[in-house]
Amino acid sequence: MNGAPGIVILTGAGVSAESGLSTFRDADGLWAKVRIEDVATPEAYARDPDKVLGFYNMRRRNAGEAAPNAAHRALARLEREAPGEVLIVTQNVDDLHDRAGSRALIHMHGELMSALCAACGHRWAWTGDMSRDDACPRCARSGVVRPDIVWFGEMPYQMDRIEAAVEDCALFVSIGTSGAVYPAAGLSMAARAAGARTLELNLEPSETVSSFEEARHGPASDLVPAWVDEVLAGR
Ligand code: BJW
Repeated sequence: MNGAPGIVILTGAGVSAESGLSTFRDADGLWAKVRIEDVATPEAYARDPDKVLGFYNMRRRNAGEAAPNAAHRALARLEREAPGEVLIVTQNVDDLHDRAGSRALIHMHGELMSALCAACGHRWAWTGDMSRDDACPRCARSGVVRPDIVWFGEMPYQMDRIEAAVEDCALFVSIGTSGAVYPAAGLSMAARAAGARTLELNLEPSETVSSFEEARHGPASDLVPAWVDEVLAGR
């Protein structure tokens, strides 16, 4: 981060759960309904693009109908009102942090509302359903337009910037993530090793709870606004 060492916040699907969007690994989560190997790998897209496009078309429609909740709003308020820098690194592909007003935001696993050309690497805003007939506006090829999503085996976005911010921050907070997916799950350990305080806010203890100095468990819409009030009150 460029200014005073600040707060880095990693968010996951749990922060959007109370907006009505499914998590992945809870009992009623997405991975209980579809297999990762069928929808969230480059190989799945090569094998059955219509199935993968259908999965993300459904997710994009659901995200478009959802609204930011109290946790998203509190994090946007923190960025506006905190004296130091606040950076949100989200694993979520929905746009609820953006719509709540967060601006210092990295979508490390991509975005539903963005398209990626598998041929030339161009990325551009996308809102409706996606089909195999769509063409890239830069290279004009069709059959190469895919959801701008980081699938298993692919490199998450902006890792250099994320790792630099984690090294430099005074406080690292993880919200609504199971700690099952790397490299995101390794960031709390890296922050702690670099001397940051670390805090987990999650419905239940995550897989990486032992890497946090402090953990609070409950719904994000309760925990996050209460924590933001504490930070802004200087407690
Ligand atoms: C609530 C709540 C409420 C519920 N309030 N809380 C070791 C090191 C490095 C890599 C690997 C490794 N071992 C294996 C790997 C490879 C792999 C990986 O991690 N596999 C694991 C299964 C082990 N990782 C990759 O392939 C990644 N790329 C990569 O590693 O590149 C090489 C590289 C190496 C080193 C450095 C840099 C790069 C890419 C991972 C891509 C993940 N993609 C997905 C799907 C696409 C997006 C989409 O379709 O939406 O991203 S998987 C899925 O999991 C999605 C999520 O972003 C991600 C994390 O899930 P999340 O957000 O934590 O959700 P859940 O459901 O797991 O948890 C929700 C939590 O919320 C729960 O705890 C609930 O209790 C809680 N909750 N309601 C508060 N109301």
